[in-house]
Amino acid sequence: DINQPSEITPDAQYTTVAIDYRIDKPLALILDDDVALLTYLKDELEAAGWSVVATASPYKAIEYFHAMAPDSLILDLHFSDSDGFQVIETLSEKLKRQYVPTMMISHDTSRQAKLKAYRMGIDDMMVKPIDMEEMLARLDRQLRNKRRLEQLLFIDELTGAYNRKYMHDLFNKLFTEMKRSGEVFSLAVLDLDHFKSVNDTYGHLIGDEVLRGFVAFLKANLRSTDSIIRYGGEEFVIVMPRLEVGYAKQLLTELIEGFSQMSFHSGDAVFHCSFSGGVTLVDEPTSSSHVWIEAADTALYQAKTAGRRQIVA
Ligand code: GH3
Ligand code: MG
Ligand code: MG
Ligand code: MG
Repeated sequence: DINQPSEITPDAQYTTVAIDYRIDKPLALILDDDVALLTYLKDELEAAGWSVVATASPYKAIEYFHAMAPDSLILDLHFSDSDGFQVIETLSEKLKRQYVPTMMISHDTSRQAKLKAYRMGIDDMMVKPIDMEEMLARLDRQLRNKRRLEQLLFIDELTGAYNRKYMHDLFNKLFTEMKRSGEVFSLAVLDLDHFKSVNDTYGHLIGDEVLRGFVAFLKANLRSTDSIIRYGGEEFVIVMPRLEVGYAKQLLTELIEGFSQMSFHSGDAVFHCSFSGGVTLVDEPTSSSHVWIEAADTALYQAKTAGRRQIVA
């Protein structure tokens, strides 16, 4: 009976088909007790550029959902001892705070099931057998909408860097990945040198131009998997997955050279800027990013007191 919610309990008989979790691809979490279909969906989505976590266990799916912040949740309606609605109900608090498009797949074409799904806030529904091309098109549409929303929520308007709100999610993802695969990352805090005097000399608007130019420069010179976060006014956190701290320091030191050659203009005046940075290796999944930011910040302070225009690890 689909109207009768009960507890979802662990069940060893169910299989998890795949955990292929990559930070640089959109992540789909698929839940279906038909393992043949599960495997088929996994293969098709992976071929279409998704990273996939696929399980036949509602209990596991809930666990993965909390740990992984997927970009899409695809779930079956009917299970032997529970149903997809219960899963959605269990996740409802989390779904209020975090936008994850949901798609229900089912043999059930009844009006009742559809109404219940849409009233619960499930975003989309597809009837089995699945038309794969249609499913991919629908998932793509959902993903575009999610990315659009993220753009509004997580991007700093002035510079186009990520904002602090984004950083929280990013660290959750990275720590999850670290627990699974042991992959470490480097974290840097960068701060523009004598930026107050740029504002004082050329005005705040020109100062803003420098901030924009700095982020554009970083975007052009860092890897696409690195994240640039505007942490404070002219302070930026850089997250560099799969990069040892020695390499991070070397790379950022080279970037100081490059950025120092960038020309900024104010009327007839031409001027240059530099930055300092502290970098640290994040090699342990902690509950928050705080301790690592502090470590990088301490290194930054050392770079500043040692004369600026340098990176300290
Ligand atoms: P240091 O080399 O020690 O970092 O010197 P500093 O002058 O850069 O010192 P500090 O980092 O404390 O200065 C931050 C300055 O950045 C002060 C503030 O007016 C300016 N600032 C912060 N946010 C913005 C912004 O959005 N636009 C502009 N134009 N300036 C900003
Ligand atoms: Mg089923
Ligand atoms: Mg500062
Ligand atoms: Mg500064």
